[in-house]
Amino acid sequence: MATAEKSKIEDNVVHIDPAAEAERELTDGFHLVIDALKLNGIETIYGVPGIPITDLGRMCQAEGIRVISFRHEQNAGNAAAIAGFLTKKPGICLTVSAPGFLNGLTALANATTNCFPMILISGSSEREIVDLQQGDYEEMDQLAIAKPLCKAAFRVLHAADIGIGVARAIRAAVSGRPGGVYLDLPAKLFGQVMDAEAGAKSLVKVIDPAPAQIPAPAAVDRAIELLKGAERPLVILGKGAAYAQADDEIRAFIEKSGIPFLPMSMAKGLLPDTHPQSAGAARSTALKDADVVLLVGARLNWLLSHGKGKTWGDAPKKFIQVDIEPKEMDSNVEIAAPLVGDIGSVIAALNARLDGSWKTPPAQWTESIRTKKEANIAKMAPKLLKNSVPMDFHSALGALKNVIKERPDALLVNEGANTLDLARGIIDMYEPRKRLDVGTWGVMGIGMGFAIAAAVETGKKVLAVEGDSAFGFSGMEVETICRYNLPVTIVIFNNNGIYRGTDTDPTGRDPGTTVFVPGSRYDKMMEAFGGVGVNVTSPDELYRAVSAAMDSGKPTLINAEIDPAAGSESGNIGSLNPQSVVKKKK
Ligand code: ADP
Ligand code: TZD
Ligand code: MG
Repeated sequence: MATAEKSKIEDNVVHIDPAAEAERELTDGFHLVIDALKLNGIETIYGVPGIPITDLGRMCQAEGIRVISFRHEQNAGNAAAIAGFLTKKPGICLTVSAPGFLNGLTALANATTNCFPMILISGSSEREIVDLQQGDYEEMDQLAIAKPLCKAAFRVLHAADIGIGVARAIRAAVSGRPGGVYLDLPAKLFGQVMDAEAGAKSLVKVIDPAPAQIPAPAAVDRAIELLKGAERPLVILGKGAAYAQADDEIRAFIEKSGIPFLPMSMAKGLLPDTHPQSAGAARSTALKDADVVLLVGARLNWLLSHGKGKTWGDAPKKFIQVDIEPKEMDSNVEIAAPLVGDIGSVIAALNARLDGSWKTPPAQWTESIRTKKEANIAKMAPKLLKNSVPMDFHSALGALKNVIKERPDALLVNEGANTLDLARGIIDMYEPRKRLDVGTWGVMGIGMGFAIAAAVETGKKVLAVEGDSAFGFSGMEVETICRYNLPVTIVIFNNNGIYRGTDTDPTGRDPGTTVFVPGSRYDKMMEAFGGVGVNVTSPDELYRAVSAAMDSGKPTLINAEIDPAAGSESGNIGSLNPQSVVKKKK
């Protein structure tokens, strides 16, 4: 581009004499954004191209940042969010303005709800036009809309502020309780030209983005006293504990203390589900009977029945809670010993106190959990071994349980209702951060985004176990999986519908509201893009097909035919689904 043209692009930044300019090196908004991201160790961007960020994506790729282009921004956003969970660095999602931004926003809100660090970067229209509502191409006041749905939102108007803008976004995403951040970059910013040296100086490398937060010694004493007085202690590990990557400290604490532990869904594998102290298969007994409960990176939200009610039984309970967010304490019930700090530092402080005076919990308690656990596992075993046609959820999951047992380093992505609830209970996990699922909102649609990022970020094999409805929310990304040739195996639990495939329209006019085309062949979708498609009807066939796909690493979709009558309404949270008891007179 000619020098004179360059100075025309943005005259509020540099006014230099054209002759002198020919001698100088210049940079622009595009390059500054890329340099700022690279300086802060961002290696991958997930997004969908278009005005005004098409060239930004191309240039990122040319500069060595990996750019994964999706078919829909929500899936790119979900990929960025789970990349953040897996790496403790903010996952980046890049979108166009208005509709692209809104598509990405659901994922940003979901990331914030789940405490995953993520930055949604969207191109936008010029302030002058947006603020006067003059109807620009894809015009929208994106910053205002993003604000209530994320942890922080920033806009950069001048090229010289890009360094600070990116730094603020990164620090906001990962420090304290992690979450989603929105970064608004108006189209004009990218073309702004400035002196390259000044530009380089304006960049900021974020030092110690998530500083350790050491718990107060008095808070540690209080917690240790409570644990020492406990007769039936229990540790609950949540996805915050998985995120913290304090795996060795956590394992040492559990094993030295001898306290039984219960993992929340995405904390499974932090210690193996087959660990002798796991109370996973005796969940109800453990929750009902425990007297002191230590929560580590797990909130007392709906997933733990808000810490009260019949799930928690009649035995009086005291809670100790480890969380980086002080406001989380007492959110649902009284927290007798709040431990505010980062999980690594807090668990290290607790470990330092497990000295000679520490006594492991009474054998009566640990034995009662072990007995219950063994009974439940024995009861479940025959259901998992049935080689039935049609398959039900248990027999199909029995096959997948073995697949993961043989490949403990594979990542498992899981969504659906019955497909989710039953897989969570049946498939044992062996390593930290290998199970990725619907999280705090129980949101459908994370499947393909999570699977793609899991493969990209870890380089490991990925198995996505998907309800047929759940898969539909992000199914078009099978093309993305094939395009990037990712080692993702998708298994669709195809029961012809949401929960079950048996609903009918009482008037006889239309299909029932929860059913899909019977006998759909999702495997054909994969073949359309050059991937491998397989249809299976028995657990043995399923086991063989999944094992072969995982070994080959080729993009594969296995359509597993499940009995349409096998599932239950809303899986195991049917009680949350209001149902009318009023019979209307005809
Ligand atoms: P789960 O759904 O598995 O029960 P939640 O998402 O409800 O887990 O809880 C995760 C909690 O972990 C959040 O309250 C969050 O503030 C906390 N958290 C996340 N990272 C850390 C960390 N490094 N140190 C301490 N707490 C953390
Ligand atoms: N939309 C979004 C974004 N999230 C949701 N959770 C829902 C709708 C409601 N919903 C569930 O909670 S589970 C589910 C829906 C639509 C799908 C269940 O059907 P499935 O699983 O085929 O995925 P099963 O195995 O048939 O139960
Ligand atoms: Mg289904």
